[in-house]
Amino acid sequence: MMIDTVMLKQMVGELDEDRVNEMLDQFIASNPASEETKRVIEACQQGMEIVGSNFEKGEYFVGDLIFAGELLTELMEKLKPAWGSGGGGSRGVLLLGTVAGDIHDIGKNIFGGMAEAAGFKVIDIGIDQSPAAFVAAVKENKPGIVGLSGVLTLSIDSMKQTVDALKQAGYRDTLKITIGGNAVNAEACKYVGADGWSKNAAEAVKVCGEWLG
Ligand code: B12
Repeated sequence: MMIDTVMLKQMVGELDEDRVNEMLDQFIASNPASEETKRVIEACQQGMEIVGSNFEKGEYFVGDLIFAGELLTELMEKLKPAWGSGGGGSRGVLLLGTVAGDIHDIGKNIFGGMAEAAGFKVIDIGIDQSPAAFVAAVKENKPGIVGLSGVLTLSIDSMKQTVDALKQAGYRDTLKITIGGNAVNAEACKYVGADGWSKNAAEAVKVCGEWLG
């Protein structure tokens, strides 16, 4: 089914829970292809950008951010069955977490869910994770890829500290590191010392697949 993504983005931005749910229920009922589902997720992500800018302008408050977070989590649960099913973790281990000082996890969960659907074994260590916690988890799980998530500007420094800690522990050459979230870009990737960056979960999963062959 075609879905009006421009309208969806706007309704998410306006936090119109009823309309958004109505649109997504119809979409899911049409048994959509995973490509279409990705476009719908992108529209929801763009809607969250509207929420963020309304918050910056002082038109939305922290309560609205909280509500937006709950709304998007609910929507992603709804969409999850349409992402496709996993390949049993046969494509390798991907360790994922949100870096220290940052508690945002919606984008991380989307990336993790899509990676799982693409056949990775995903180990998610959660939010606000210290460099030491990432090092310990790498030691335990021996991932081929580590994904660092963060949406705050400050998270870029936490990402760098995490990569530095992995280097110091001697793991840097044994794995690929990718960073994602609202705050990342090419410059941040270079500063952090990661191998890749993305603000688009679906694209990032593709790259991870290429890395592990
Ligand atoms: C929802 C939300 C919250 C919720 C989060 C709920 C949750 N469970 O995550 C709550 C209410 C908790 C929250 C709190 C705060 N927030 Co907030 N929040 C948002 C908001 C509106 C949406 C974030 C989101 O979920 N986006 C949608 C997801 C899907 O997008 P995404 O994260 O980018 O993820 C995609 C990709 O980046 C990628 N991806 C994500 N992770 C990874 C990882 C890897 C490895 C890869 C490859 C890819 C990848 O895949 C995803 C899908 O494509 C943003 C606005 C925005 N523009 O992002 C502000 C925003 C991030 N928040 C902001 C702020 C300021 C705060 C608070 C400080 C507010 C306060 N005064 O308390 C606190 C900070 C708490 C903390 N220490 O972390 C600012 C950050 C400003 C800055 N430059 O640092 C923003 C940008 C709003 C704004 N414009 O001012 N927030």
